[in-house]
Amino acid sequence: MHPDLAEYGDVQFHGDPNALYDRHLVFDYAIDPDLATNRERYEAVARSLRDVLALRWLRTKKTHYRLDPKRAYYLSMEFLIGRSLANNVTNLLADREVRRASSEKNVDWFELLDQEPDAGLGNGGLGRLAACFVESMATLEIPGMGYGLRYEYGIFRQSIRDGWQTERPDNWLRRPDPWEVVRLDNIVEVKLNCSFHIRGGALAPIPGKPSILLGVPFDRPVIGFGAKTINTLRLWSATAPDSFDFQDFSHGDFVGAVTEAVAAESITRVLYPDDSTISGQELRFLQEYFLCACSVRDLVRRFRVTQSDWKQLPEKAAIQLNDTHPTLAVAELMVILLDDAKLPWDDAWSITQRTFAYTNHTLLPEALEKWPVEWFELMIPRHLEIIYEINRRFLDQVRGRYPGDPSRVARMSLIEEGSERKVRMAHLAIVGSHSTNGVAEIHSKLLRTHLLADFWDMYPERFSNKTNGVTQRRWLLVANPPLANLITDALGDKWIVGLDDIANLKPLAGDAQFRASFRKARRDAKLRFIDWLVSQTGIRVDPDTIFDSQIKRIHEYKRQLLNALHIVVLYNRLLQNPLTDMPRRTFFFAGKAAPAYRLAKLIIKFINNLAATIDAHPVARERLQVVFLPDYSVSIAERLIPASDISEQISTAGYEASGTSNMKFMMNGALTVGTRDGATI
Ligand code: 26W
Repeated sequence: MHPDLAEYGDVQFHGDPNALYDRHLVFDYAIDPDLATNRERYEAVARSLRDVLALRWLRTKKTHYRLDPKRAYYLSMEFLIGRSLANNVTNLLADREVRRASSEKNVDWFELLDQEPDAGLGNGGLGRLAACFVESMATLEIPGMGYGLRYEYGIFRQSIRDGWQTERPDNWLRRPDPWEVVRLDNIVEVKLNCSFHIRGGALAPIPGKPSILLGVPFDRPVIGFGAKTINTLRLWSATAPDSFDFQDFSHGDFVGAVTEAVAAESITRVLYPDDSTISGQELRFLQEYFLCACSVRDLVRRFRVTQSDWKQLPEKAAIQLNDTHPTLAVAELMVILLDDAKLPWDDAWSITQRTFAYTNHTLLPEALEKWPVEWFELMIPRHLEIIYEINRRFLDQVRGRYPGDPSRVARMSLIEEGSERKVRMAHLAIVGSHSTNGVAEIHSKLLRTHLLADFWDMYPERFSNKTNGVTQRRWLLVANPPLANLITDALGDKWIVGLDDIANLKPLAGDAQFRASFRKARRDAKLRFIDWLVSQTGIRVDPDTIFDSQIKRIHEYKRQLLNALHIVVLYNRLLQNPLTDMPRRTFFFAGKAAPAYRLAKLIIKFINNLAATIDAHPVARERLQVVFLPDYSVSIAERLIPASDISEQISTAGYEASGTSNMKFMMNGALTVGTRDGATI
């Protein structure tokens, strides 16, 4: 037995998960198993699996500690995880065991799966990419760790009332989350130069009164396929030090006594639902700094356990910034290297640049964050000093490189001068790192030639493209078993870890038997979706129609409106000539509009009106149907993608940085209708 196993034993160490399940079911809530609800059964299954995986999770940690490898740290304000149970069972290779156990206990496995709320800790593509990446790092056995925020409320829940989007809070933690483990031994202190209290229902700063926030880490297992490596997703929750103003309390001001704690906990209360621009929101700025301070201090602590030479940091840690949102990490590391480690500037700066890398996810100028200088002065003045010094040295280089070009200096400066001076976070990310990547060829090209042309001209070696990818475990193996089994029967299971292997299906494209099986697998996926749809919404759709899907955030550049107007053209043709020979189609739309995005909400209303108009027309409804699926989520995507025949990827060319639903539809056998944009190309 491998020496590590001896210490922790293997999963068998814990006997069969069945006994674990029975124990958890009875003892976690002290209930009679015969009276257990499906939710309690779900928690018992999840906790049993967590017990089983705990040993491997520990063993991975132990191995990484012993080998002290370079670790990849993925910092992201968003991790759109979705549900974990089905994915964890599959990656633990426990499908058969779990199926058998649930049938022995005559528990409906799919009903159990539905008990888990989606962890909706993201807006869309950027957050879902982060979730796919950390699972893929674990599958590829890369020592990696995700750092994010444990929002008490994730992306809002969407209902459709009279065709209009309405929002309500996503209280996903109402019931305890069985996957997370709180790490009270790894709490981080975050110092701010101001305090906060609640004024008029909002968080208001008290300038000049320094305060301390506590970052409490909650760890989630990230299981690689086959569970050889189990990495960790560490999500930070904010709280106040044990502050409880007893004087206030004893004088009867009970609310006043706890406002500090309530204020601190507000920091990780809710995910910002804007998926492109962020209007000046102080709380968002504070969330970003909180994520950076907790994460950088945590990984530096881990580094110092085994390393005394600071120069080794870039050899032991690679920190990837998921968009500009975690860019303050650059300043945070500099503060640590200058003020705690007392390194000379040049050493600190070199270490910082070699440690950070930055991914850009959007060409929309309004999504390039700029934060008011006065917020730095209020909360983190030392970071602002350092940013000014970074800028001074950087602009000296720019002047040296491009003499007599003051407008270029103004364009490239980290500080946007104007009535309200702001810090350009993308500039800090590029200057403070050694690598900037776009997320698809065309996007990376437009970054170099347009949005960031000045920087590319100065630092060409820093720019690259890393086209996005998605995990085929969740998006094909778990979401579409019939098709996954067909591929495995044809090729073996190499594709599950190395997706390139599905290229070997090409010769089978002409094989009548394979094609029949392929069509059968797709039909199965359609019928499964239809059953789910009618049980969830009462909406009936016809499997003998073409399922034409466009599922993504509602945005003008994604052109859901263009898609809807095409349907209007089809409708009008039918009215003019009811005998038109038109293939029968069902159009699916799904997606949330940012609550402040009026036009996007109007588009949702238009689509729902269109659906109703078609439904009401005896001729039209025979050939066309439009369905707007409410409350789009990872779980809804997992159901609709395998059932879809057409994937609509029709963004205005040059706007969709990459797209990732395009890849998910394609690997599930849908035909793509699209513009030459993003990764669709
Ligand atoms: C709060 C401000 C904010 C929030 C999110 C600004 C910008 C963003 C992201 C850019 C939005 C996003 O999700 N972008 C998408 O990222 C995906 C992963 O790289 C790409 O596939 C999509 O093309 C891109 O729109």
